[in-house]
Amino acid sequence: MPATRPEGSAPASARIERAHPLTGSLDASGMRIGIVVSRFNDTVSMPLLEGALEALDAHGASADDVVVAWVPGAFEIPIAARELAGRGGVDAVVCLGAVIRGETAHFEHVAGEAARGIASVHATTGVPATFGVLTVDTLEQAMDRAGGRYGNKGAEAALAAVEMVSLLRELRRLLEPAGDVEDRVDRAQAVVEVDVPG
Ligand code: INI
Repeated sequence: MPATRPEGSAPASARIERAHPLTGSLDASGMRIGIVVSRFNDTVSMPLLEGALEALDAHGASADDVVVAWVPGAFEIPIAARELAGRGGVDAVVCLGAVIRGETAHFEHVAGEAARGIASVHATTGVPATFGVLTVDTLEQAMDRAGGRYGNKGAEAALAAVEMVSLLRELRRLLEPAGDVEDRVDRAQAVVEVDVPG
């Protein structure tokens, strides 16, 4: 059975439903989540962290299964995220920070390296690493996205991590070789059309 559609999804057409789309759920119970958060601009990263922790708690994660690592700035997020993801101790890493253009001539470098580095974490480890690093022009724009009028991007990044862990589990379950041929075909046919020789 495909996992249920996450809350907040737009209604799907009958055609989309017939395609048996696979989606992750937002049930975080039993998940081990690493959070890497940047101290630079901590008036922003603190509410992002608060939002992420609150969202994980609300979706069933245990506080004992959440580890928070502080780094000096967004530039340092990827190496800590890589360490957490690469050791196999967490199911996903949530990356939080704020890069504000007005404050630095090297905005592009810091923001660009943070984004590239975080993307390379999941590419190289297979562990989802989500991007809750704000890249904005002003502190006001940052606060608007750290619990202000545009929501809390820390919470969004945390829930994106939960959804990706759940989806990857679904995909791995579907693709794992265990079980007899009929089992595997049943599982595969729940999602895609397959040609079965013989
Ligand atoms: N780090 C941030 O997280 N946000 C910023 O806006 C920022 N600015 O403005 O420079 C910033 N710089 C620090 C950088 O991330 C590194 O910590 C530093 O360069 C040391 O490597």
